[in-house]
Amino acid sequence: MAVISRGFHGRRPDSGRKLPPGQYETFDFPVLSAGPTPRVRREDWEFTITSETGERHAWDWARLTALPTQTPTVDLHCVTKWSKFGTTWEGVSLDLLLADVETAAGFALVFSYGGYTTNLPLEDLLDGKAWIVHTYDGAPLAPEHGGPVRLLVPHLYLWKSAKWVHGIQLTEEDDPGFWESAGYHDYGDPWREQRYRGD
Ligand SMILES: Nc1nc2c(c(=O)[nH]1)N[C@H]1C(S)=C(S)[C@@H](COP(=O)(O)O)O[C@H]1N2
Ligand SMILES: [Mo]
Repeated sequence: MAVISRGFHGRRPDSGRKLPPGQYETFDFPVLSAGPTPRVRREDWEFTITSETGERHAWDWARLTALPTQTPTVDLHCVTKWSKFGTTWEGVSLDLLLADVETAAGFALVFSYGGYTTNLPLEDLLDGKAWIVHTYDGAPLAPEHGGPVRLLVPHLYLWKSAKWVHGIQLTEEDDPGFWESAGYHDYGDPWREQRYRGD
């Protein structure tokens, strides 16, 4: 009996990964920005986490890069329907950055240089699910992809991965960010195809 291999039809033979519903695979790295690219020098960059009581934790470039890093390899899923498999990053886990932050908040509002914001439940930043990253594919993260530092939350649609990240405000109530206010889904799970409000 002949066993006929039908091949992989548009999938990289070695990827073996699944696409979320409605997505297609891309091999380049599209740039999607709602405005101009802010140019933030590393020596001017600062990141703060502010708790719901106003307690402020801040990192500059030296303090951030002194921390132990992780090198996650993850798949990216953009709401405009492209997915990119197997991207490799280096950065600091949000578990580590949040470890000394005393909070009972349920939500996080992430804000960027340039004014972009996005919201998500605090638990989606914990347990090895999110990083702030400064290195992509072994090189310093390019400004158009969010350099010097961006958030990476790959289990949600990529609009949650704020580029040029500047800080996180922890909140008791869920305040919508930029795209969430414009009709995107509040949570944005690509596997449940939560693209727009009401999905
Ligand atoms: N600060 C900021 N972060 C952002 C955006 C933006 O416009 N500004 N766009 C989001 C959207 S919609 C997507 S799909 C990804 C795109 O990331 P990329 O340009 O590195 O592909 O960044 C997200 N993070
Ligand atoms: Mo996007």
